[in-house]
Amino acid sequence: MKKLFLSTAVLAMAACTAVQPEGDAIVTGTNPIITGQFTADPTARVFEGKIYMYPSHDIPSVITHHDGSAWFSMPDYHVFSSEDLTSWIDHGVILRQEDVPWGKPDAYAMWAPDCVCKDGKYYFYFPDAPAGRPGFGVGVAVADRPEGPFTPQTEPIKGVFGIDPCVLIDDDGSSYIYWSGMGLSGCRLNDNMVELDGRPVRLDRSLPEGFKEGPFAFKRDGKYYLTYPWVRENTETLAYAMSDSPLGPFEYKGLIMKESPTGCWTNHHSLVEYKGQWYLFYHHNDYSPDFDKNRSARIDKLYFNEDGTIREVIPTLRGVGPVKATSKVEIDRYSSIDGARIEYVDTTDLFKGWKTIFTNSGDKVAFDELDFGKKAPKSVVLCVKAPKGGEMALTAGETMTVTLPAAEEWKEVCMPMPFKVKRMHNLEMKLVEGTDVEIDWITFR
Ligand code: FUB
Repeated sequence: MKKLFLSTAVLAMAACTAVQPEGDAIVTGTNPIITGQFTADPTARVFEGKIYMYPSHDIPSVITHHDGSAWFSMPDYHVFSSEDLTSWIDHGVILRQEDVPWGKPDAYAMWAPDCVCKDGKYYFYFPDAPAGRPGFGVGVAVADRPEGPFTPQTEPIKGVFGIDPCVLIDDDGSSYIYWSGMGLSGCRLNDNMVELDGRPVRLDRSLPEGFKEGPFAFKRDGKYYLTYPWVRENTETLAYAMSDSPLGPFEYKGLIMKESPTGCWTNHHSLVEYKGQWYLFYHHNDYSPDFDKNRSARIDKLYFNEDGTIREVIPTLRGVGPVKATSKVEIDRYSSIDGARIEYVDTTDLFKGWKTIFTNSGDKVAFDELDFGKKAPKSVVLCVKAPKGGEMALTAGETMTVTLPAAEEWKEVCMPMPFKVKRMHNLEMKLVEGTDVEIDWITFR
């Protein structure tokens, strides 16, 4: 083990900044994937070789439910794109409630959307509260590019009363829309993509009771999958059913994801194959532990069995994106943890993220798949607060021990690397001496 005593720069630092301006890349690679704003109900689609994510946009509640409680407040939609699932571009607002000709402009009811591409046009399907009548309608906005500008149709789709539209385009070009509202319905879409072609069919009748909302349908290897939030006990799980036909009957197959352990009542998801790997996009209230109507999108890998059934996805904090050792590595998004605990860095601004607290010697975390690239970094920098000082072992290929100076405030501690490390490694950080050492992030330069 190489031992290195700190001799180089120790800088006092302000709390880290996580909020990103529109148009700039938001770089995480971990869960949740977008910081600085809430992103619920993430629908992921592959357009032009990139992942586009169309989430709904929660804001702190400005409206109340009929029982007087704070309620979903969702005024508009953003779209995000990524090539590597780590770095996300926020293309900004693509549709506002005030811009929907048939919508109530102050309903804050722009719930879960979807977007598909047909014959070079992008069709964005969204729920909204219609002006002058109760309930929800589903509208369509059309664009020439996945990021818009989108122009909403003057009327909602006739015959669709409900929320959470999802559209499946079959191999022969025929399209089907699915939505939730008094059960789960599906219907063929007209070739113009904005009208129903026929009568809606109730699809939940062949499923066990407990369907709630948020259907997402797709086709794989000739089989049709209908996936949906399903309440079996307390909160929404994600479940799925399969069929040989786009409009069923669907046969229930099992769970994709269990209830959230922290009690976020909703979950809402999409499944997408990108560069040969399937992913589950879903949401959780990571940045809003006390109000589960402010949610954040997450991604985890998803696998199919030989017979086409889906393996359960266990939610992770590490997520799926490649993380460069030269970025600020948030080890609180760990792959495994033993003894250490995670807390928010700043309880007055939760978008600043989390820190890892090593209370006792022996506490450790591992962060898998850290890419050190082709050129070995010369130094390591830790953002650390260690009121009583401490000693920490860092392992990435080899192990080194670093001594942390006693300091009551956050410090950026920089020291030279005692060995060369290149390419992909799992990083382990273990407190070997001391107590109450807090780490915000670590990076290699
Ligand atoms: O985001 C509002 C609603 O919560 C969605 O439409 C549902 O699917 C649930 O996630």
